[in-house]
Amino acid sequence: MIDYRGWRHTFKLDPDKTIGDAELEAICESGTDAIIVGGTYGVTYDNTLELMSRIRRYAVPTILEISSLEAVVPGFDSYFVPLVINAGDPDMIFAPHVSGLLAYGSYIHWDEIIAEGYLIANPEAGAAKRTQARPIADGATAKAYAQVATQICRLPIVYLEYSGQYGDPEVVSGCKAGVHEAHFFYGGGIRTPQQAAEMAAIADTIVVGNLVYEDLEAALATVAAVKGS
Ligand code: 1GP
Repeated sequence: MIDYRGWRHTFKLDPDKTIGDAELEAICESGTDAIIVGGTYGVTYDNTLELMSRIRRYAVPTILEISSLEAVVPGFDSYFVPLVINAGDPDMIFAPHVSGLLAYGSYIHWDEIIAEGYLIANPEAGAAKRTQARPIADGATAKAYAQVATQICRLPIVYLEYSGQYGDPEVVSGCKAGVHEAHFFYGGGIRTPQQAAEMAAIADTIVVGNLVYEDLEAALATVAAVKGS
């Protein structure tokens, strides 16, 4: 089982987006702790396999965050399986997982599977729309959702997803208060080293996504902000 508990910084790369070889090398050799491969729309077997193969030229741990049954590609170090705790559409909570087990159950190496209690806090995010995520309006609500993930469901990871929007520190801190012994990932809207450091002071691991495609130098600067140079 991959040991994510020491991770402070990760990049999330989207198979549906384009990244050049030099840029990918800079990301993989940046000193980040891991690369998470994932996205909400347009993720296919072929574009996931292609991105994994290119990342595999480097030593950095590589995780697939599964969002589409068609795009489950063997060869990653581990697989993060999101359970959207605040999904408003109950069919988004377990139905895809049951379909996946029916299709691929006999191929699964269970020691590579890690469940994430996923809390989607940006209502404009694609994943929020896809799952009809219920709002997380304040820190107390975030704490309660995190406790459902950790104290009731006993999930090892809580992932607070603000994809595309920088998080409300009160909500992020509330979530942290409910995380207990689980590992806390924060992702969303990190665009500066200061924001990376602010969220890394609350969360165990931060995730930097869109910035890779918008401003590579700024994305690389978030690594040192969190891990030191
Ligand atoms: C997305 O949490 C990640 O799943 C990162 O968010 O793309 O906004 O950095 P951004």
